[in-house]
Amino acid sequence: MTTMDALFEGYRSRTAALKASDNPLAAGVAFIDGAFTPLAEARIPLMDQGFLHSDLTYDVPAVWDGRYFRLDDHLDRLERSCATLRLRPPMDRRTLRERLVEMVAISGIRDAYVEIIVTRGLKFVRETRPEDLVNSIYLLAMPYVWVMPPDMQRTGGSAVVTRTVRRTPPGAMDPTVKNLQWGDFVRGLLEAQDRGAVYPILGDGDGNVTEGSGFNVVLVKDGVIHTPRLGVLEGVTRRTVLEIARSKGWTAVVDQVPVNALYDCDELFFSTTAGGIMPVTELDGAPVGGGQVGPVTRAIWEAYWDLHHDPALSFAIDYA
Ligand code: PDG
Repeated sequence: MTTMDALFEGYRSRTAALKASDNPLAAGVAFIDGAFTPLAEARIPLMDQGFLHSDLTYDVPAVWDGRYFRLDDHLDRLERSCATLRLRPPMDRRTLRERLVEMVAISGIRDAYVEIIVTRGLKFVRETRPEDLVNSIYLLAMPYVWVMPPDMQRTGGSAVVTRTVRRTPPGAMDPTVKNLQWGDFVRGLLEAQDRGAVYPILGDGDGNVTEGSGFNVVLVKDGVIHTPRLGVLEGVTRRTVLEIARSKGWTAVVDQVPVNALYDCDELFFSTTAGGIMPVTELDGAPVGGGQVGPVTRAIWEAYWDLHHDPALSFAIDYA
């Protein structure tokens, strides 16, 4: 069983080894225009429509202890996102998968945050039909990103339900397409800071919970797990949470979640590839449940990290 102590200790020792490495890619690597470069030197063309109009999609898989986790689920989602936006990555899936493995292998990074970005390319869709455009792809890998730092996971983070901003509605921006139109989340992050907390939870403007700045929201009430169905990215981590819950015989419901339910739950946590299962023990300045990381959250946290060594969901990178 993976305890917090064991997980963070292993991570700390691998990170220390990485810091001591003289590999120029150990701090991060990018793949642009057919070549690998140190991440700090990577540049995109100013005319890229991903930059000028946020006309892009992306996905983020992670590598943990030298193993890619659920890579094919992330590539499946990326393909669906590209199809919805009428993007065609200029690289077939097999090549992309090979590059992703090679990129992490040459960096030597054992715990990595990996990003695949597909943009419209150098031409605006006003002048050209999407079928006639050549899209661009960018890859990067860097040391693992913690949306919630390990030490905070021990006691739980603080969140607010935002009052100054709602989640962009699905009719404006389809949230199931992973996107970088983060205006609503950035406003939420600023409001959370102003209110003495760290994490914003955004509503849909109609009294329902959606998601937060880079994570899904999950609550536990009377042993039942609830997470919003609409207005959210269908997170790969959330899917793992649902699978864990059902494998334990717990009921997990994916449906509308009223904001009020957040104030009346036993446990609350966030889920993301960039940090895993993130307990939340303070909401709008008041304790959530008993104000401690709860037993269901803890069990899911442990099962989540255990699965990172399961060959059905992960595979080892050859760093040789
Ligand atoms: N919802 C949103 C809006 C997200 O951006 C993410 C992931 C999720 C849900 C969770 O999805 P999954 O479990 O498939 O990872 N976002 C993180 C944010 C990283 C950050 O720096 O804040 C990501 O893109 O890795």
